[in-house]
Amino acid sequence: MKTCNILRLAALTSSLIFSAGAIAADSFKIGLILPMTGQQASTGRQEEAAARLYMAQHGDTVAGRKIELIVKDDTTVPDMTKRLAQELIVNDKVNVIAGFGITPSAMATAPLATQSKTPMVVTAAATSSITEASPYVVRTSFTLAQASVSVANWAGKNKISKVITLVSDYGPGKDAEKYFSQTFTANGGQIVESLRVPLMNPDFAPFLQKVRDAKPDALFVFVPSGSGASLMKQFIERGMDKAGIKLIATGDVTDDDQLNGMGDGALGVVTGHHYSAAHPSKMNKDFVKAFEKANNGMRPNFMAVAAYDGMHVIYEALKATKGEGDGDALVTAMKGMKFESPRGPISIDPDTRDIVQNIYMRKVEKQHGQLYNIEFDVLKDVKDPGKTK
Ligand code: VNL
Repeated sequence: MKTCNILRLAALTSSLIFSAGAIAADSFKIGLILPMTGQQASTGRQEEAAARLYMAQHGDTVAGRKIELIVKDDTTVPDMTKRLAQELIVNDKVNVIAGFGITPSAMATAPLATQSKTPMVVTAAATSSITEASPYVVRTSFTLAQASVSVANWAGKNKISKVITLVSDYGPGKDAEKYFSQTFTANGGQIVESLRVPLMNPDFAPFLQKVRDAKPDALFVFVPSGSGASLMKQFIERGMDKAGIKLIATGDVTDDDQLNGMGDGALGVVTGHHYSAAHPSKMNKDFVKAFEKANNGMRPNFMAVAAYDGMHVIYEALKATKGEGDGDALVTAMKGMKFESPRGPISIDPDTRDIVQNIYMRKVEKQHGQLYNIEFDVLKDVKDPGKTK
């Protein structure tokens, strides 16, 4: 009798353990680490909204697994990103980590992805070298080299011969400066001066004064998403445009999140980038409409589209591996993936795990009373020019 009870208990316990295991195996966890507060908070706001929209549109069950999105705020502090990633991997046992608002956050976390064999989908940070920091990194955002080379080529063909560059003094800024300058000078242009401003709380005034005094044909700028409006304000206040200095930039500066608030002084600014909310495809029109509807009229920017596509890459990899969720298998499934995004056709380069996409030349114009980046030229299927191999 006693033995029988013990056996019964053992059977019951093992079935409990088994079902707890089954529940855990059922859910597929995505740890999305973003700057929800701090200087780059708009990136977190845009990306979380886009990830949630993707799930609302595509359901939260994929290949039999329930998708669980865990959003964490790294407050734009790289040490915090790393700590949160560690907790998500060790305690929450997430299957994928994603997000990474700024390059130092992605760089601090990449070794953890390698050690734990966890796919790390980079949906924001854009320094070329990030994909080389871990074989588990897959990127759906862009690189500054992609954007800057296109602006340099355009400038060379549009009567701009003397340029000063002004970039945020960290990874993506250095890439923007390097790839713009390299291409522009190869086309016969001249870089008069290369200025770098601090990433955190930059005061552009003294730098812009310098530019005004030097009077180049154009000022080429990169500042990260969220910082463009203050740069533009000071550029206009100083009457730089009236002094005949043209502003050219990567699309981070005329970010759709802030563009409409920049005022008519932004009209005519030419940028190169991979996404505009005004991209005229049917898929993008539907995306913008659904995003605005779900978020009190907030216009999606290039960060939103990268998070939306990042979710797509994760969903499709999970489907391709039939819900298995093993880190190596997921990364293998992501390599070479090809699909239509609201930004246009994109793919994941199977060799570098970086995004291949169209880069558009755009000009700020008014449409229906609002400022937009209107595309006027396209370079198709651009691979990252910044890869060392
Ligand atoms: C980075 C690059 C961040 C481009 C950005 O916005 C951006 C980065 C937050 O790699 O840190 O627009």
